[in-house]
Amino acid sequence: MIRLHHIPGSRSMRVVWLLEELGLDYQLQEWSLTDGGLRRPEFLAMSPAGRVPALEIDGRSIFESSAIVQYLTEREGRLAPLPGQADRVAFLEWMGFAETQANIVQALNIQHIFLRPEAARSIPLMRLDTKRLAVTARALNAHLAGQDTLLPGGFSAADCMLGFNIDAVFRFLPAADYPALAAYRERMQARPAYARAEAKAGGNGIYTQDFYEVPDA
Ligand SMILES: N[C@@H](CCC(=O)N[C@@H](CS)C(=O)NCC(=O)O)C(=O)O
Repeated sequence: MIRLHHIPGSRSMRVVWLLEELGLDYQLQEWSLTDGGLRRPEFLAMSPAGRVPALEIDGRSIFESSAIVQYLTEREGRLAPLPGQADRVAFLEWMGFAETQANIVQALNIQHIFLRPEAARSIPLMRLDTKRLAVTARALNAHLAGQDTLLPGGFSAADCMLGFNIDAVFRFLPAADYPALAAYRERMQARPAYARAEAKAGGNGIYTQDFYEVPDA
């Protein structure tokens, strides 16, 4: 049995989506971001930084979403170019890019949503990270202007890694400024496996607003 340790709306949604794309059976074990459970020894034994996702599979557990995604694609022989194949380097690059972008989103989530009291927030940091996020969005918008998926050869697991980010990206950047990226989000969200993942494991993770402006100083 495959068991995914998961928090709705978090990076573990990448893995739920991929499991659905691959048509694998799995169980979900849900955790909370705020009740301290991720710091319990039994969770840290699976994921030493105390983060989701962690995946129990084939008699072991795996942490880090990119490692999980690569393991699953190699196990199933689908949705990722193999070493030596065309697009392999691009696949690895976009897998890494997805995590670079997710880290900026995470910093903005902390500033806009989690830090309390509000006086603890840093408007200069919010501005800086919004600009850094815009660099990633501009790059993706240019890349996706000429193709439907990250890799020219079609949908891959790199889209699961990155496509999940885009909803969060548009909480901080106006979708209208990035039309090719907005159209990519629509295409990804229209995939049946994405809809199944949302229905089984989604839910509004953390956002209570459609859009978060950087407040005036
Ligand atoms: N690079 C890791 C990052 C995982 C990560 O930061 N997960 C967040 C949720 S999106 C988490 O578990 N945060 C809990 C915490 O920071 O305490 C991955 O891709 O798996």
